[in-house]
This record gives sequence, structure tokens and C-alpha cells, in this order.
Amino acid sequence: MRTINVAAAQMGPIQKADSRDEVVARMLALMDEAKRAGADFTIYPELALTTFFPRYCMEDKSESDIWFEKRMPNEATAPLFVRARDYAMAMSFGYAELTPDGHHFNTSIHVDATGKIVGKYRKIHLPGHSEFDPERAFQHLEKRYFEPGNLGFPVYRTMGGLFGMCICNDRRWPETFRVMGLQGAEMITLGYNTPTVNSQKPAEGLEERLFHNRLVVQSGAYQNSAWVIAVAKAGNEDGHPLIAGSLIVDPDGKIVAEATTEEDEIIFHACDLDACTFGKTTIFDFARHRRTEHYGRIVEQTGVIEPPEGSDVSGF
Ligand code: ING
Repeated sequence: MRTINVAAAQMGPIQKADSRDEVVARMLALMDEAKRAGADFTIYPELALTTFFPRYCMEDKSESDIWFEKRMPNEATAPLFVRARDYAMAMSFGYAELTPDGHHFNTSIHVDATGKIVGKYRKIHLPGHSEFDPERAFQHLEKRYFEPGNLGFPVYRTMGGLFGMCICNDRRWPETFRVMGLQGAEMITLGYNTPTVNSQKPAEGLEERLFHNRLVVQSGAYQNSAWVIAVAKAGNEDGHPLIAGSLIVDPDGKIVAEATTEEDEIIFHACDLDACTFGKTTIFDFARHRRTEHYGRIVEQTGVIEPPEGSDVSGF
């Protein structure tokens, strides 16, 4: 048994006017509850320190850069690092990263129980658009404020296992989980800020969004025989609702814990990393079963290339 006692620390809404200190105080309270539950790893959402600011169209960097962290840890987040180390607890959280050389990323870190950053990931699949779109019910400007991640999908050794991270929209792309699965990932953690309604299809609402969230997280876990922990920032941010539905999914794709509120909420599960082994050595033993000679399109093509007219396979 290699048990990781996981606390998924779902967060309720963060309003535009909320300060970093107010948010960190909520995160510390969640960490205290996680400790009481016996957690040794606490996972927070995507962009956990601020409201989901990509919903606002800001003309210049002087306005949008206020949402970014220039150093990590920094003054606002140091209390998280101190308390996690005091608790001998690992943690992961997402934030907007502004690097010293001026690059902007939607980032997540994994901090071990000694306070060392052992994992870092920068969001690769950026949804939405880069210019104001009047056709949309609301904006989703991640392509405006962030560059695509440049660290790949790293898997790193910590806590006696193999861990990886992704962020929000990444979970909708099977390549995300498979690239980490091909590095042996046993636990993949992610945060998300998912609007309750599709800005281009009002009929797609809460139930469908929650369905898709379960679908992709369960698939990612099952198809790579890994634990997947998905943690929401939820609730109504200045009139903009975000889904909750935080999940802990086991290597068989089964939901073992699910949030029941749209507020700050801890869901907990003792995750045995050894539960990954059966799937990785039987049905998803990649070395024995994959046929990479047929997979070329996955990396050679970006978009769709349809077969020419009149082409079919009846000739065989
Ligand atoms: N949010 C959403 C997500 O992928 C989205 C954006 C929602 C894209 C639904 C497509 C469909 O969950 C972020 N932050 O990626």
C-alpha cells in the first residue's frame, strides 16, 4: 500500500474586489480542515488566488498584470508554504504567473511536505479567444492573457510515487493524460474554473457541464490507470456562475468522492497508488498493446484533413 491521503480543496467564488490576503485566509482554513481529516496532500483550484479575470477584456498589461504573481512564494502566499510545511503536508495550487523575463502563463505548482516546489506546469490547452467577441454572452480571454505552456506535461517523483498536473481545459484533451500516462503517472491533479453556461450555446448549462467534467476526468483516469483529482473554483463570481463538482476518481475510472456544494469544501479520500498497477500491467500495459505505427496523425496533424472525394475502403 502506498497511500496518499488526499484532500481536494474546492473553493467557492472569489469576487473581483477580494484581496489575495482574504483568499489565502480561506485557503489556510481549508488546509486546517484537510489536516484535521488526516490529509498529507491538499489540492486547490486553477487560478486559486484571484477571480477568473480572463472573463474581463482589459486593454493593456498595466491593468491585467495586477492579476499575476511575479514570484512564488511571495508575500501573500508565504503563509500557505509555512503552514503546509508545519503540517508536513504537500499542496498544489494554480495561479497566474508573470516570469522575470515578461512571459505570462496559467500555472500550477506541486509543493512537497518540506516546502520545496517539486513540480511545475503551465497550461497548454488555452480555450477561448484573444480579442473581444461581441457574439459571446460573456468573454473567455485566456488566449489574450496567457501564452501556451512551455514545460510539456512533466511527471515527477515525490511522495513515493509518480505525479503530474494539468489545468482545466487540458482535461478535455486525451493527449494530456496519455502523455503523462506514458511517463507512468499514478496521480494527476488539476484545478478548473468552468463557466456554468456555454457562452456560445446557452442551451448547454450546468447539468451538461457537470456531465462533461465527470466524463473527461473518469476517462483520463481509466485510460491511463491513474488517480485523477479535479478541483473546482465554483459559484457566482460577480454575476458569473462557475460549476462545482470537484472529483476524486480512482484508476478504474470510478468516482470515489464528489463535492456537494458550490462553496469552500474539502472532499477526502485515502488513495492507494498501488491500485494503479493492475491496469498498467494488463489492459493498459502500453508497451504490449499500443501500435504507434498507426498513430502518426496525432502528432503530424493539428486540424482535420478529410479523405478526398470518392475515397473509400471497399476496394479491399
Ligand atoms: N475553462 C473551461 C473548461 O475547459 C471551457 C472552458 C468550458 C471550454 C467548456 C470548453 C467547454 O473547463 C477553462 N478555464 O479552461
